[in-house]
This record gives sequence, structure tokens and C-alpha cells, in this order.
Amino acid sequence: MTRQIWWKDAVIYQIYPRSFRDSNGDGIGDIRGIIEKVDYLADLGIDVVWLGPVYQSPNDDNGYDISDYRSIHPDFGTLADLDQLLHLLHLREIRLIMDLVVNHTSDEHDWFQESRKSLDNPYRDYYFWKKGQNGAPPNNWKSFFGGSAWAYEEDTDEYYLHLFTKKQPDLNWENPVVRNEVCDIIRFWLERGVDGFRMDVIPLISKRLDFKDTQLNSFPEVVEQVYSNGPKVHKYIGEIVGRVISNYDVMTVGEGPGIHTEVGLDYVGTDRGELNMIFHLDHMYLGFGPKGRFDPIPFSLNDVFEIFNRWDDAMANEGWISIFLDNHDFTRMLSRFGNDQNYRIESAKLLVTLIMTLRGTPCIYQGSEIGMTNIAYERLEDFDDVESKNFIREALEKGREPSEILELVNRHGRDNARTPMQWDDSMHAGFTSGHPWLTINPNYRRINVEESKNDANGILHFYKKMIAFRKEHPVFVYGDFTCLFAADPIYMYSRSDDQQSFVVVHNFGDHRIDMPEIPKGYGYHFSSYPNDQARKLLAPWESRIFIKS
Ligand code: ISL
Ligand code: CA
Repeated sequence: MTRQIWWKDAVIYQIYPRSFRDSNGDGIGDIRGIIEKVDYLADLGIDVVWLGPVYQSPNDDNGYDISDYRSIHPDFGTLADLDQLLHLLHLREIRLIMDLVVNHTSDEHDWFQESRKSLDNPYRDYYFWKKGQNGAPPNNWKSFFGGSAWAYEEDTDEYYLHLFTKKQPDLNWENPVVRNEVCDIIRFWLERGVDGFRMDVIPLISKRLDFKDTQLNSFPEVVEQVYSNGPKVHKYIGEIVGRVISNYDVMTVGEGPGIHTEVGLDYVGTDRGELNMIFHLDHMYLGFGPKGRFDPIPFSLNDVFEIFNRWDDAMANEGWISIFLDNHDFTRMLSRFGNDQNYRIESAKLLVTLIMTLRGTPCIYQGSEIGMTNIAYERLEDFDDVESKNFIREALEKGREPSEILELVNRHGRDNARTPMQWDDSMHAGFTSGHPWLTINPNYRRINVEESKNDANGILHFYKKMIAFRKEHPVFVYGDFTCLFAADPIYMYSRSDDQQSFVVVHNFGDHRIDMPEIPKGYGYHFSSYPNDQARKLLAPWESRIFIKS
């Protein structure tokens, strides 16, 4: 089978710019730091870099609060640096996609500064303003990051909507002028040569305009039924794609909180003219209780397998998703789905085998390729993320035990994924010569790129091997997926087209276990364990691949 669609063939690598590499010693990762590492990226074999937000921003939510969409935050560099990065990546046949954050702006954006001035300001209608109800907000909607989703402004005696922090007012997409502005921003970046966008919280852009109180008690349900999948979401996505994006050979991946299998194809169906793929968050929200991530509930690996199967079934040949197990909003995949203690190397290899062999475009988050893990902070003051800080404040106000709060935030907070990249075992892990903006995981002396490079059986080499393996075999991109067995700790499936067929089996457990029965006609191909042969038992956290003769 021949190659067909570049964004299906591609392997994406997500860079969280503050934490990748600091070139000038101010402790903050920057674009010139990424430029220093383009050969590292090329050597890994990835095809697309997703660059987190680098725009002008007061950084209330680390760049997801943009105050100027056309300029680069000086912490990260300049537009010229970005152009150079793009050029150097393109020379290596790597594409660059930017983060498009247009559900909301920063409150420091000129539009909002104008909008808040008076009821008749021409920008008033760029955002959602409502009267309160007897001194209370217009409705009972809660922000993703705690508290009401409405903030009061005394000057005009109205509230504005912010589904995220107070400093992230939601844009009013009902206003056609807002949609024109968004199209202009998109055109600006595509004309500069970027290769597409990861679209932040894109299913949230169309609001339910009756702004009814919600009776739902579970936050994940509120996201799905109240905030996401609004009545005009497809009209709006179709509009920006039709007017601008479809004129360029670029890719789009929508971040999809609240998008479930029943509505997935509405966003990515091949006939829809909307998005190329989504990051659905079903497996990422596993373990989130009624109040979200800091209200954890148990989940099992069977839930994870079921979600992969259900999504593959829903997409089949009609749509497309990205396959990923973590990003800057969740904890490290190795700590969440693997065993970061006794089987760190083994489980890291299993997880990348999974990502590279499921159907969908793989996306790797920086640091996974060397097996970075969650961090454990000792003090509540050490946390940086606005979501964690808000939770800590509210929980302390409610009188909860500090030790219990610390445990929750350590285990579930987003800072886990945001600690700086561990390049070597020198001071500050080779990330910066200055003082890092966020505490580096002390395990960097053991876990770092240099160490991993020198270990032929290490994680980094295995990532390269699996990326190359996927690219050599289009069946992993275009072939059918069939689940053969899924019961914790075993997950087994086949990938097949008219020319080739593989069976992949994983042991997500700490114990050796009998091999499930492999269908007839398949022979041992390779294992994630070094020098392994077709032994009878599967080793702890082993993945094995069989090929049809
Ligand atoms: O982390 C979450 C809340 O517990 C997620 O639900 C997350 O907020 C959601 O996936 C949206 O994430 C995106 O938009 C946010 C930003 O903070 C995240 O970093 C971004 O990925 C607002 O822009
Ligand atoms: Ca810097």
C-alpha cells in the first residue's frame, strides 16, 4: 500500500516551549533553545512539531491567555526566531503546527480592554456580557479552574463569561466580526508558512445562548452537555476551514474536551470539511470524579482498552484521531499508565509500542522519549499551575488537611508534565544555565537524554526504532484494527491490509503471564525486551509483535 495522506503518516512531537530548552539563561525555555535541538528532533524521526503557545501573553495560564496573536512573547524570542525555526525544521522535512487559542483571549488583549469600557463600546459584543440575578452571577456555570464562570465588572454592572480563569474571557463567536478576526489570525500564520494548528478547546466555541442553569452535578458531564458541542460549533469550524484553512496544504487537530464517540465524526468525518483529527480526552478524563481531577475516582486498564476500541470503531474508515497518552495538561503517561518505579524502562517501551501501533496519528509529549516521570513537590508553595493553585486555595479555605491537598496536587496536577526537559546530568539538567522557572525533577541525574543516548537498550533508542517501524509499515497507518483480547493486564489486537498483517500483544502488568493464543499463521517478529525470543511467557510490561507469513 502506498502513502496517501501526510498527516496520517506523520508522527507528532509536542513541545511545551517554557520547558524545552533555555538558550539565554533566564530560566525560561525559548525558541532559540528549540533551534539548538532541531537535529535532536530530526534524529528521533518525528515529522511534525506541535509548538505550545509562544504569543504575547500575561501568562496567567502559561500562554493560553493571549494578548496579541501576531507577536511572540519576548521570553520566547521574536518573530524572526520563529521564522528561523520554521526554516530549519522545513530543511529537515519537519513541519510545524502552532497552538490556536481562540475560544478566549487574555483580559489584557486590546479587544477586551475596549470591551469592558462601556455598554456601547464597539468591542462590547466581542465577549459575553450579562446582567446578574439579584447580586449573583447570571447562572450557576463553573469555571474549569474553580469558582464561577462569570466575573463582575463594576463600571458597567455586568458579568463576563470565562470558562477558564478570570483572565481568559470567552470570545463571542456569534459576532461575525469576531469570526473575521479569527480568520485573519489564521491567515497571518499560514502566510508565514506554518503547517497547521492544534486548536485549543475548539468544541467550546459555540455557547448555549439561553445560559440556563445546569442541574448536572458532575463536571465532566457539564463539559460534555453544557460547554462543548454547542449548536453552531460545526457552522463555525466549517467557516474558518472553508474561508481560510482549506486553501493551504496544512493539518488541523482539534483538542476535544467533551467530544465523545457519538459525535466524533461530526468533527472529523471525511465529508465534513472540518478538522483532520481530534485529540479526544476520554482516556485522559479517566479517574476524574464529579468535581474533576482533584476529586479522583478509581479506574481500570479495561476502561482504557475499551476507550481505544470504541474510538477505533467509531472512526473506522470515516474519520481520524490522534493517539496520545499525555500532554501538558495531564500527568506523565509513564506514571499514570505504566510503572514508573520498578519497570520504568519496560513500561515506557510498551507505551510507545502501543502509541505507534494503534490506528491514528501518534503524538509524543516531550520527555516521554527518555521516560520522564511525575514529580513530588514537598510544599504547597512549589506549585505553579493556576489550576493547582486555585484548588489549593479553595481546599485550604474549606479547611482540608494540607498533607491531603499536597498528595492530591502531586498526584493529579498539571505541573507534573511541565517540569523542564532533562537533557543531561549537569546542573539544572542542561535545561538552563540560570534558575529554572519550575523546579526540575531531581531524578534528572539518572533520567536524561545523554544517559538514554548511551544506552543501546534504553528508551530513546526504542522510540526511534518504533517510530521507524511504523513508518516502514503503512499497515499501521491505513490498515484495519481488530481487538483480539482485552482484559487487564493483556491487550492484543491485529492491524491488517491486503498485503500485511501484524498482531500486537501487550502485558500491562508487573508479573510474567501466559501468552494469549495468537491466531494461526503468525510468527514472532520482535519484542520490546532486548534479545527476547518467542518465549512462552510474556515478561512484565512486555510488548510483542507477530507477523503473518
Ligand atoms: O486540564 C484540564 C482541566 O482539568 C483540562 O480539562 C483542560 O483544561 C482542557 O483540556 C482544556 O485545555 C486547554 O485549554 C486550557 C488550557 O489551560 C490548557 O493548557 C489547554 O490545553 C485553556 O486554554
Ligand atoms: Ca530563555
